[in-house]
Amino acid sequence: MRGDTSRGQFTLTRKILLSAVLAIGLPGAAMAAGDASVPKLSDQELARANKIFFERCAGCHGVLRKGATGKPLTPDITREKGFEYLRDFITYGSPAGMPNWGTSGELSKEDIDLMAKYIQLDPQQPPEFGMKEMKATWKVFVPVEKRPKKKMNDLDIDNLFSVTLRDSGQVALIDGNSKKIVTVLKTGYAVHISRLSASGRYVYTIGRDAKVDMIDLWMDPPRVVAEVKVGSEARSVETSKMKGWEDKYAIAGSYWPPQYVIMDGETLEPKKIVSTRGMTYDTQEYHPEPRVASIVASHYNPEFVVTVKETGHILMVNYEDIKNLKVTDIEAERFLHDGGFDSTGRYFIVAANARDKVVVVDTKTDKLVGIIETGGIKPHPGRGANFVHPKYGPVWATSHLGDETISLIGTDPEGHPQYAWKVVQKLEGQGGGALFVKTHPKSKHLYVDTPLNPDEEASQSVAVFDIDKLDTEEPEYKVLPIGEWSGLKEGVRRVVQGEFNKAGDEIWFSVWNNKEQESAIVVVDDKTLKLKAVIRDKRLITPTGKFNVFNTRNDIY
Ligand code: DHE
Repeated sequence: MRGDTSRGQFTLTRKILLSAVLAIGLPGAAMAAGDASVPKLSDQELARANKIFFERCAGCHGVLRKGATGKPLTPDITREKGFEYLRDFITYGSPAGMPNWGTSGELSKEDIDLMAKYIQLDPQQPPEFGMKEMKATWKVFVPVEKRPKKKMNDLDIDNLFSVTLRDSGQVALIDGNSKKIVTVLKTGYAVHISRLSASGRYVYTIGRDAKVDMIDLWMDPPRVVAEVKVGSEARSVETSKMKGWEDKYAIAGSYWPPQYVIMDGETLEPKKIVSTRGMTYDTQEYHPEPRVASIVASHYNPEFVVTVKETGHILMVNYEDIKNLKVTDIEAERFLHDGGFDSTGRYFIVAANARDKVVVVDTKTDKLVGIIETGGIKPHPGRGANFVHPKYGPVWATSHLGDETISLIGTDPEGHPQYAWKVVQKLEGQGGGALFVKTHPKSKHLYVDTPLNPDEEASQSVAVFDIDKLDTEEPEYKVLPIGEWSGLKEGVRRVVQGEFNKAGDEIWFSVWNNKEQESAIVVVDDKTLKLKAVIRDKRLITPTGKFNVFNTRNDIY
């Protein structure tokens, strides 16, 4: 299982259920026939091992076990290690980040024995998912001509928050003004993120089961108007943002099969599927599972920026003529993951997390600008945070999964060329296990969460830096005890992902508990850093990501 991930990655994957893959069923293990040293599993054991692997291991090691955030687990490696080594490694984990599945009680002794055998078998390849399969899942619940011609509700749509309810496979739409839930809608399994159409009318969500749902915010109440499944595992969805192309196309990127699909922006009809299988950018070797990580929509060209994790390519996919698709393929760095734009919306900055680097591309010229060592372990910016530093001018910040570093990178090649695309300052936060940094153009604060830090005090709070005081040797931060402010008395109360409201005067944090326990959202007054409100509602099951309509559609972060 995972060998070199941070400890925090443990929770990231353990709940992933590829329901679709499991529902479809996987082909039997293609074992090395006649090799007596290779373990044999019954059909029942194989089915159980498949389920465990996809729930807990595939996110980091990959379906074909070629390795990404976690180490490769191909049979040439695992058979040489042998049953006992693998069993002990799974049981006790490693300080390098492999979770202690046995001693933590997450997996029983029997399951660990099973997995130590299973990973010596040849990897299972889930089915492909082409146009026929996609079309079979595509549903338009409300055809375009039956949708309202104007907004039918009195919601302040721009200040709505689409909130991921991870383990219930739903999103809650929460009114940013009253802080009341407007509606809860069913989406894909273990839904991951929401993105907005350029007009702000439609919310698109992607589930880990690769189901895309499209919500019409003009309806009263807003509801899902179309859905399609684009594979068996996915993480990203985006919509066309270029002037003249607003709401025209949507795109979703899959982990399995490794591909992206361009869809009609109003109906989700799949139009064009493109495989990302191919050569690694550096050694130019074939990789069978290069998964699609983050996708953003260019504001400078009619293009989607598609990052391909394992092979390290960034694809500028021009959607002007999808029958004669033009793709500019930029050699970047392997293990691309999450990222966002600089404050001008021109430069896209994305983490190559297992390489401790970020890559910058210019979406105006479609060229690589640079690859920057961040000086921390495994950058994880979310979309990053843009602000004007008192000394270095415009910067973009990223936190790190593997340590306490928050790196600030200069982003203004014209006004501050001496600092552009360099790490100009490293801040020390509460510790590793950080996932998201956040600020807002109107804010003077930089917020850093640490939900995956093993220390409860860190995982249940956020660090806040005063931007005006960053011009000192060792800038200090305040700690906001968000978990405690939630009033929740039980659970791990992981505090995750700050998101500003439209006005930029308050920031919302999720207090993320297990499915069986109560969770909450805590709202902080950005000026005073005092508690402003707590949203508690029994429908708020495992809230994680929150996407303010205005900020998400305008790439404000
Ligand atoms: Fe995410 C963004 C992948 C686990 C919450 N996550 C992203 C993106 C990718 C990604 C590729 C960028 C999407 C984009 O911009 O197009 N996430 C993965 C994984 O592979 C990983 C590590 C493990 C897995 O198997 O899923 C993973 N992610 C998680 C979680 O467990 C989180 C914390 C809670 C949850 O609900 O799933 C989580 N990821 C998020 C959020 C964003 C995100 C909230 C978007 C941040 C934003 O500000 O836009």
